[in-house]
Amino acid sequence: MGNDDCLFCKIVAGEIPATIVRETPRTLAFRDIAPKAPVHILVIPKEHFGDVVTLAEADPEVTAEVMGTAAVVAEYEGLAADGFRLIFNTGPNGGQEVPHAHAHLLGGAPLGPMLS
Ligand code: DGP
Repeated sequence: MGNDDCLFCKIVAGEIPATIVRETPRTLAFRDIAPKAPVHILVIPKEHFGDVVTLAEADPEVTAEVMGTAAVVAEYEGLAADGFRLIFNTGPNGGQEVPHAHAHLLGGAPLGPMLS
């Protein structure tokens, strides 16, 4: 199920350490190593998919589980009341650097408009 060359598959396998905040049978949430907001957590499917489009086409259920895990983590991290941002960078123009589908959950401060 894992991809040998994939950083996030190695985190799933426990081969690279990460600060895990929630784990479900098919998803994992861990803190981003270079946070861009007071709370910055990555939520991934444990199975390897290159990006969110591939994930959504292959497995809509796990896609929904990634969103559900993000929502639960947002609640635990105290983001639910004031809101948060959920981003899937996709492909080179989207700024995706790690080719394993992941949602960025960002919050804890006003983030401002996305495009300005
Ligand atoms: P993206 O640019 O959308 O592919 O985001 C990849 C994110 O992954 C980026 O915000 C930094 C984070 N990241 C990269 N390497 C590691 C790592 O080894 N551990 C953790 N926790 N996060 C990482």
